Amino acid sequence: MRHFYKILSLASIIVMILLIALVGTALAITITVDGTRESAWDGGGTQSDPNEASVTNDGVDLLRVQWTNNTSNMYFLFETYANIYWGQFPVLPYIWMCMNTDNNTSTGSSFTGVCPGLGYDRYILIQGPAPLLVSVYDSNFTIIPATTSVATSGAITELSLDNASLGFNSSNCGVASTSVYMDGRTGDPDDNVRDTSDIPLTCGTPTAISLASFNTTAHNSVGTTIVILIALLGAVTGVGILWRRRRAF
Ligand SMILES: [Ca+2]
Ligand SMILES: [Ca+2]
Ligand SMILES: [Ca+2]
Repeated sequence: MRHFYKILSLASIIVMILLIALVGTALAITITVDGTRESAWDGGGTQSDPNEASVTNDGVDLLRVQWTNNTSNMYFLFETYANIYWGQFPVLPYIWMCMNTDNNTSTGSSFTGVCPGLGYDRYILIQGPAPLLVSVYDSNFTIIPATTSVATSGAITELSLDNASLGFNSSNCGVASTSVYMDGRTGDPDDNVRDTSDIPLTCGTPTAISLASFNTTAHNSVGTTIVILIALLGAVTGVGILWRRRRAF
């Protein structure tokens, strides 16, 4: 019986350590900018967009925009309904992203005809053809020497931008209302995400290693909470049993 309690307490402590390690690993996931959508994106924010019948080339019809971040970068993923079409000279599609990085509509500028909101502090332009060109501008459309990386393959384009160039730091990193606009450079209507308002995107917490998103799914949050609670329960049980055995003998 004494051995049973000892084994039970040790098992509880080992389970606790393993579960904490598991949570740590899950939160440390990072994105590789290679044009392939990895499962780490599942923990990020998502804004889906309809397959507009009027946009006849599905290669310039956005299906969704995703985002997440770590301590260094913001990451974005653009997915189209067919393999994304970045064009050939001289007809080159492009994406504009307008970001109200301080979520204050009285600072920054507007981009009439491209993004529906007000107070944008950063504009990001991705231009075809591949290899893609990325440019980051401030609210006056003056270029910022940002650190960027971009890759496209099939229907997926991945982009990273350094947090500092976006004006994000540990004290300024909340909601950043953002709109995305893809111009296929055809006679079709252009594709806005969202159509009439910004995405209430958040950059999360750049000082943490966790993936952050506006639409973090309840599943992830609840799952993580349950794992932590089980780990804590295991720890309390293990320590409790050890303490009781010590007192008993
Ligand atoms: Ca990737
Ligand atoms: Ca669309
Ligand atoms: Ca602003």
